[in-house]
Amino acid sequence: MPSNADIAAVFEQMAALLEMKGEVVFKIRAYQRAARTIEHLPFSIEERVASGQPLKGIPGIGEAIEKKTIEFIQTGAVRALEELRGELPDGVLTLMNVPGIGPKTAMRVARELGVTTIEGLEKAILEGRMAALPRMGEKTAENILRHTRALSLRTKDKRTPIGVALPVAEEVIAALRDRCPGLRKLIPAGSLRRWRETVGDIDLMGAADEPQQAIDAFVVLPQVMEVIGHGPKKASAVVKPGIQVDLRIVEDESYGALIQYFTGSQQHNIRLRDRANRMGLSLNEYGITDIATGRVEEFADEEAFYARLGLQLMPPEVREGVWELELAEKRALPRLVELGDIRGDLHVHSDWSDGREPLETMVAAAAARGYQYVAITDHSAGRGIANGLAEERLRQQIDVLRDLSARHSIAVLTGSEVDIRADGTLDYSDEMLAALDVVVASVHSAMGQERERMTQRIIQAMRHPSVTVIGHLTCRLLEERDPIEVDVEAIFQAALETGAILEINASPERLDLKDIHVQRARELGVPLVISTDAHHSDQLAHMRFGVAVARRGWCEARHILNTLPRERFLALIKAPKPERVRLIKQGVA
Ligand code: DGT
Ligand code: CA
Ligand code: CA
Ligand code: ZN
Repeated sequence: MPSNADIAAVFEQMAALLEMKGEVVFKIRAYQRAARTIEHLPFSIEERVASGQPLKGIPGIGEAIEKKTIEFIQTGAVRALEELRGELPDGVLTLMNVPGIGPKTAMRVARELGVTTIEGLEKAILEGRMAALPRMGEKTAENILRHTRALSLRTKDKRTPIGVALPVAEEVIAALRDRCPGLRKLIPAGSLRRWRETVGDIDLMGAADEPQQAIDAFVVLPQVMEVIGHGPKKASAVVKPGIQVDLRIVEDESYGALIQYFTGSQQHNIRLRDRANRMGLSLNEYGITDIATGRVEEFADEEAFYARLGLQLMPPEVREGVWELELAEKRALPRLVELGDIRGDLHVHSDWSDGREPLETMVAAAAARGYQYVAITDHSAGRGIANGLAEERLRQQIDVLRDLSARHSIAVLTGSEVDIRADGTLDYSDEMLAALDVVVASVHSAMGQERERMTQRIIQAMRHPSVTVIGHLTCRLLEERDPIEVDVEAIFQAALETGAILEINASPERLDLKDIHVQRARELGVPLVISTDAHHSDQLAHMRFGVAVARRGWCEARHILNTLPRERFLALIKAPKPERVRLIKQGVA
């Protein structure tokens, strides 16, 4: 099943190949636009096509694109793309991965130097063959060499999970603030500020009276492994453990325009530019220009920038160029759920199973976060490897937790993360499960089952009267393990019928459900919670990643059940499931 990203890649390649052939610009742009739109759609194209709905009407998708999309979904290839590929010399697409090498240069290097790999390219540059090409020159060749070297330092071709990138960004920000007292503002922009699950690089934007000072301090930070570019107001470098950081610093007056532009997304900016053009204005990173008079207006903050275009300030998480501009124009943006709305964590492990800290530590840490409730959900017995609890041990744990609960103001809920076995049965007896406050049921084994069987397996667990939540539905590990094959739409329907709640697992290795799932769940009214799956008290702080996923899915607090105050939350999870279904339909949160 092709994902939206797979389909987007087809059109991205179409555009690149057409550009190499010297096709007319509007055709190239149309494919680029389609690629970006598809990549960021909040629903699955494949599922939409399967359900027989037309794609036309989605901005940027016309008849030609629709036909090719369907061809790709049905046959796994697009004939027009294959033909284009056949016309090109080997290696052209590889060469284009190097920043600074566009389609035209890639063509020339492949044709005239016979180079087809990055290594071959480096060799050609070192031997001076590259610089000898007409209209190339020493300096351009050297720049390209710098980029290929940075490429090999960077984790190749891999996007970096946000859970890795955000702490790196925070460390660089702290180090730079430390060394530059004159630095007034410094924040992440780009995909990191939009909280995409993975990022291509880290963009940092700041404001200072003397930008050059901050830039100079950046390039000599101990975190920096290699400097790629260094100017008066911007620099790029590869920092440990191999992530590129682009830094820009401006004076205060234009900080708002700067962060707006570099937060993107590109698709959001393109839509915004179209709007500005219709108002007789043009946009860039320095401000808003009146096209008639050429006068440039600067903006110190983003809110004023958007207000000038008649728009409400949009949270970065929804700036993907899909619907946010329409809502912002009508001043109808919802108030998205915030970290401060979360009142409890419902998926927490201790050293009784595979967690690393005692029950007391986990409970105290949850209380210290200001939560009103926390559920301890160690693994069930079947998981020999994760030191799962036999029923007898779980009964002991329940007693210990009762005791703990009495000594803390936070409500300590008893629970388990119980395995959903391959046949859909659960790993504890019905009596055991009935004794618990919160049962998170998850798949940890037989992950290769085919889709229909896997879907039925999970739905069977959802129907169990004691199952509260389905944990990490797709079992993916970001950039590491693919999701299991499961009919997410059928699971959502089952959630509505059974009253089983779906988890947004906030562990940055998982982020599961992911943003586009959450968007669909919200649309359907499927009950959701955000849980960390913490195995250490520090990991309770992962809640922010889950909240970001919910925000990217346009969730408000009322869509997330663990924003409910304690009494109402407890009443909900303790209600028999048919009653819970009724409460959820009423819009309980
Ligand atoms: P990434 O790094 O691949 O995860 O994604 P972004 O969104 O961080 O992209 P990046 O780092 O290439 O650029 C940061 C932002 O700068 C991007 O979201 C929008 C803006 N931007 C960059 N290049 C262009 C451009 O050519 N046109 C427009 N309109 N905006 C751009
Ligand atoms: Ca970026
Ligand atoms: Ca960048
Ligand atoms: Zn699990």
